[in-house]
Amino acid sequence: MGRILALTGGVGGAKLALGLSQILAPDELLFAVNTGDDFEHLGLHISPDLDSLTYALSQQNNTETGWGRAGESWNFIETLGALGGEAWFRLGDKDLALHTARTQMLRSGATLSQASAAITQSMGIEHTVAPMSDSPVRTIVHSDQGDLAFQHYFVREGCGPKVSGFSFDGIANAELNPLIREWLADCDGVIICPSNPFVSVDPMLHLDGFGEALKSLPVIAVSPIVGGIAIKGPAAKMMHELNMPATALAVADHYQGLIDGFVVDQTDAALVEQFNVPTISTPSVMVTLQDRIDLARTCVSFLASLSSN
Ligand code: FO1
Repeated sequence: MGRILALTGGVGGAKLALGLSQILAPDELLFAVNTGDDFEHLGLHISPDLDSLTYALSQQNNTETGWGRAGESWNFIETLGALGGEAWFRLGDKDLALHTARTQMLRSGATLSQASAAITQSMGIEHTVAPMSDSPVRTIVHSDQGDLAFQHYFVREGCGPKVSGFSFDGIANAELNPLIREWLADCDGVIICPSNPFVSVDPMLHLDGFGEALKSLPVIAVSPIVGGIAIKGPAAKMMHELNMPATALAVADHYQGLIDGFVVDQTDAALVEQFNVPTISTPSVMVTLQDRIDLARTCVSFLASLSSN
């Protein structure tokens, strides 16, 4: 159906992204990736969502941990811990090499997009993995334990603190990645992957007119909430804490005014008539590569059907 923009955050979104990459060519599909989770740690620039997508697209994601790189060893982080260093953020030895390469490129003057392009190409990925911005944006979690940098909330505190809201440091001065802006000028539709609406997708929607620009295009979103629980991560817990029902309906409400269609899991098929936008139900819990490809095909044909209306 022409050229598609896929918005994705971490591990959940990356599963559908892999499916899309298997059915659409690099000139038909661009990935816009959240960088609000990025942080400086141990002197390195870590971009967890870029990494999750990079490892997923190269099929080198670690299925044991659910994040990071396959076939990992942990010598560095265990030795660092034994030395009394900060070991709460588990950097595997191979993963560490990627962060070191990226950090070196950034220090030599490359943009985050250029570093991402060099890394993905060297790993055999043909599609463009575009960070949402080359400027720093940092998600801050407002919680009953104060304001926390995202990875401190997510990994160090294990998503334990009760959240009351989010803000995105640096967003007012950050520019949308020019690669994404150029793609938008010739784009036929947008798929929001099943990523966390508050901390993975919202940083992108709040960035430099990006959310507004998407409104002129056909947009569908895939629910990350299935049968009232989040397939991955703290989305459902956050929804409870923000006093909203943890349902696919509430996710669609969150995207109201932006989306033209919504995709829910077959578990939520009974809800389909209750949405304000055309909604389909389909198997969306992706275990195998074929599951990812099947959901990708369903999303692309649903998007095409909305575009032709
Ligand atoms: N997630 C964890 O739950 N624990 C970790 O120690 C951890 C390390 C890590 C290292 C590199 C990387 O790219 C990601 C890592 N993640 C870890 C995952 C990541 O922080 C989150 O899944 C995302 O930020 C949420 O999208």
